[in-house]
Amino acid sequence: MAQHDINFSFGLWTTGWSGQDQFGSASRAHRNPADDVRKLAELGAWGFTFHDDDVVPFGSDDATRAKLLGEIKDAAEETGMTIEMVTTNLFSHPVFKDGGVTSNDRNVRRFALRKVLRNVDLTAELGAKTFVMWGGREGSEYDGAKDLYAALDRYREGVDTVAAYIKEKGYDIKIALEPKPNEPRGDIFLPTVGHALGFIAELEHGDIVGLNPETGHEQMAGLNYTHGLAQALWADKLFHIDLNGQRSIKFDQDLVFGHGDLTSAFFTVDLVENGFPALPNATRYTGPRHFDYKPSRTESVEGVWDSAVANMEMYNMLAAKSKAYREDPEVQEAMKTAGLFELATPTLAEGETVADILADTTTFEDFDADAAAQRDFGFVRLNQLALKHLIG
Ligand code: GLT
Ligand code: MN
Ligand code: MN
Repeated sequence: MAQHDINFSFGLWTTGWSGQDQFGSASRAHRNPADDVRKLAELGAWGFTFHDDDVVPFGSDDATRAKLLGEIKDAAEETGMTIEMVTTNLFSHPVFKDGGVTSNDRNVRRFALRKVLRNVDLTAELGAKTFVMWGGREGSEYDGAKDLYAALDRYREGVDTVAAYIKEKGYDIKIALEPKPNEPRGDIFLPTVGHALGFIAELEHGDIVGLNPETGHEQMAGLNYTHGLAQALWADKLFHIDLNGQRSIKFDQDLVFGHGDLTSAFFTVDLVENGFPALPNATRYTGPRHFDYKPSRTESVEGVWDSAVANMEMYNMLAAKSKAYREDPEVQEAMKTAGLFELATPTLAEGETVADILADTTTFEDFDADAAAQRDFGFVRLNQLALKHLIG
């Protein structure tokens, strides 16, 4: 049973990563994923997620598939762990070297679609509610290698076909697209939260398609993860999250949550746990706190489990600190001085028209811009209070 109040979940590809990278072979032996489910449960996790290929090796026959999936289901039942999300591996096998649903090769696209649709059926069978689509191979190294317009058409066709299938079957499943700017492709389509939101708006079945933003992926693009989560929430599209750590713009590090930009992690947890400060009734994230990290290649099996615990510990500590931050009267006062609550007041008064504001000379003709420019927002003081709570 979960030992934490918060619903923590892990991808089986995270703790199961054997440490093979671009430059070196595996540094840890392969373990049975069902055993990892038991261990994660023991450590206090609430649920887990996986790719089809994490549990059933690519190309397995039906009997093997049934046996291996049975072992996972048994482990879930035995431990009370929730299978909250399932996703499809459209990136490991070389058949997907130019992508799955956007490969230039039409036969590969049709195969990719079949692999995804089969996995949607599995998702429904297991009772998972979220279906992540990370298009890691959907992209290119060379701008001349693809008709970029056609690629977006095919991407839309792929996601819409899957979404239409979910609806036709009456499954209670939502699709969550996961943006990433690059790696393994030189450039990946839907590189950021913003690109993905723009893409979803062009879908026919976009109502059941949202996002699974990953901390490190936004940071690889030099972007602010918390801002990304906020905009996804604002669009009612934050369906799932991948928490981890990243230290600046470089290869995808998938560190333990909080082991990258700690201040940013604090504000991520603050948003997820406490919501928007000025708009307590605004949309909140209600899904699992899902970790997508890689136990560093330097660690043995012991380090794998230490790092899994570290993710939950970091999150719990930041949750407690962010709660104390919000409840601190000095912080509330500093927020007020900063104008935080003022931002929630509409700029035009109720019923006020453009004609009214044009006629209101206090807004322009008689407005003293120089006097208004004197205001001290006290943002630095507010941030210092946040850091005192974080470090203190
Ligand atoms: C892969 C990737 C992750 C995605 C996973 C889902 S697979 O490990 O690096 O960010 O979330 O396909
Ligand atoms: Mn991820
Ligand atoms: Mn990553």
